Amino acid sequence: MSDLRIAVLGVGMMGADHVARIGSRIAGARVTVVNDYVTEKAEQLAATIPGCRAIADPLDAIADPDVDAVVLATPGPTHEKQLLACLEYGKPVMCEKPLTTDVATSLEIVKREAELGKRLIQVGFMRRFDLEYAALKALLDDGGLGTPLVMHCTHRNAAVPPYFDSSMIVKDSLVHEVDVTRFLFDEEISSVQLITPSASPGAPEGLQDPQIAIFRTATGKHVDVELFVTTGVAYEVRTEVIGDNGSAMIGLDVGLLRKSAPGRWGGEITPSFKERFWLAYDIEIQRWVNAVRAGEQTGDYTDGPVAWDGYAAAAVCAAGVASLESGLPVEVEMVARDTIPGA
Ligand code: ISE
Repeated sequence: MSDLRIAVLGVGMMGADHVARIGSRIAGARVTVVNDYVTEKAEQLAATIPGCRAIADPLDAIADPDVDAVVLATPGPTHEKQLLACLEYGKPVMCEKPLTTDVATSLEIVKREAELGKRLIQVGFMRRFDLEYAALKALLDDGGLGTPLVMHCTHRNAAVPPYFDSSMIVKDSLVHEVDVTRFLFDEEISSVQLITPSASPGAPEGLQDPQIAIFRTATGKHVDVELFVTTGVAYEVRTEVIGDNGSAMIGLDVGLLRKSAPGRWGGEITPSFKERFWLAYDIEIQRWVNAVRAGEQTGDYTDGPVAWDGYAAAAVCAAGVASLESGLPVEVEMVARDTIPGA
């Protein structure tokens, strides 16, 4: 079978990282087209990859006959149009979060894909592929903690870009815990509350950082999340689940513990999500490539979170942003999945 020919749209930090991994560590695929709104960036990158071209218009890149599948790492506001083009041309797509930037358009994408009768869209919630999260999921599914009741999460970044505002802490950062909650507990989140403690003196003016989020799931499980994205320290993502038969924790950063003179003990923490989750991204992309290559037979070109998961995340984050304004718990408004056959 010949290599899957991939177009990577958006070659900023995440897209460029995917181009590098497909070129070096992913089997059965190669990048044939790159695109970016900064045309020279795409052209420079294409020049370093044998058999790769830069195409200036993202919709032309999707339609190109040299492209079998698409990785979308473009800014969120462009996703709706680009996803619709992927559906129109029948091209499988791995879409970095968010699916789209609002709930209504995310739902529209879910419906349009369902009408096609093929699963073409996978959403890039990479934590599901992290070995520690996968082990925690297996433990829960095996009943190893009995009935899970409570989850505590920590989500800290050393720094965020200057354009990051308080609602992005919900839509860009908390969204991962939204997906982790739905993944681990296999149920929807029914309400969200955002609590705003005193802002850190180190946070940029106007940024409400840290934030505390509280989710209640459909069956009444409690999840709390500490979000602190300007710690100046490193990338820290920890998760602890407590059940009626014990508890389990991941994300302790205990890779290599070193003892050295004079009397020092300790290890290192990854600086950002790229280093913390590199293997999860590799596994995610390899499994997606394998699923796309097998998709012709099954009509399912995904192996991981799908458009519905992107829609559910958008709905929870919209409730989260509303709660950020009121400080009160906000009910999540979602249509029932079984009202959209094939979703
Ligand atoms: C970023 O977009 C990510 O996806 C990271 O995983 C998250 O930790 C960070 O806060 C986001 O800005």
